[in-house]
Amino acid sequence: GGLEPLRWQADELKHFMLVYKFGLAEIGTKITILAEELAHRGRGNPIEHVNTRLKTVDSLTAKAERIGCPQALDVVRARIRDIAGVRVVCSFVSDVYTVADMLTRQQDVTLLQTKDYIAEPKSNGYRSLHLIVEIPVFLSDRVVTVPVEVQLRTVAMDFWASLEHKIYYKYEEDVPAALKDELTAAATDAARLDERMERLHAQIHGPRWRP
Ligand code: 0O2
Repeated sequence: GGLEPLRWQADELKHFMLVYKFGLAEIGTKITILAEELAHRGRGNPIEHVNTRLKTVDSLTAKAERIGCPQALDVVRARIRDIAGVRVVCSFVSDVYTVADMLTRQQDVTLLQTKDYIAEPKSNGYRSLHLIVEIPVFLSDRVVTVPVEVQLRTVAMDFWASLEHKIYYKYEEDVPAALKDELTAAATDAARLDERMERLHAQIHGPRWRP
């Protein structure tokens, strides 16, 4: 087990994780502000709900092992950028891009990476927009920049992803082929529903937000 040192440096590890908690709070607040302000503007709230999660030390250790990342915290910091995660669930696909835009255009937010699994769904049908953003966190004696993974998706994509996740765990990653095919077909159905809802919404209200 090459990763034991991660567990040994308990104090260092605590401080390491704390910084991600702060980064998560910063981005979480930004999303909450956007959600409340957009709701206040009165054309419907594009953000249905927001979840934040911090990777547990166990899942961080497991991931480091899986990707063959050396155990030094400095290397983990540089290589694993989804320790802090925010999931933003939106009503419509267009809202996903609008909210992503509103967040990444903020002065103190730096966009490090975009993975658009909506434009290019994964082969299993998974759809979501993944961003890695960086945010400064002001500590007592210095400023650190913290990466945060932001996943944006529609309600339909979220419904699909949570079921897929449960099935994946239930079968311990060994999902029967027929079930896999069903899931992929369901993802296509969900995407069609998103398209129809978007069209309906645009017919009634016109395009929603103009950045
Ligand atoms: P958790 O518990 O949600 O954090 P990596 O994260 O480095 O292993 P990569 O390519 O850098 O891989 O990350 P990617 O593809 O941007 O996204 C990883 C995260 O997206 C996952 O986190 C899931 O939350 C979500 N995700 C990606 N693909 C799927 C999928 O096929 N089904 C579902 N349900 N979710 C997916 P974790 O770390 O797996 O878990």
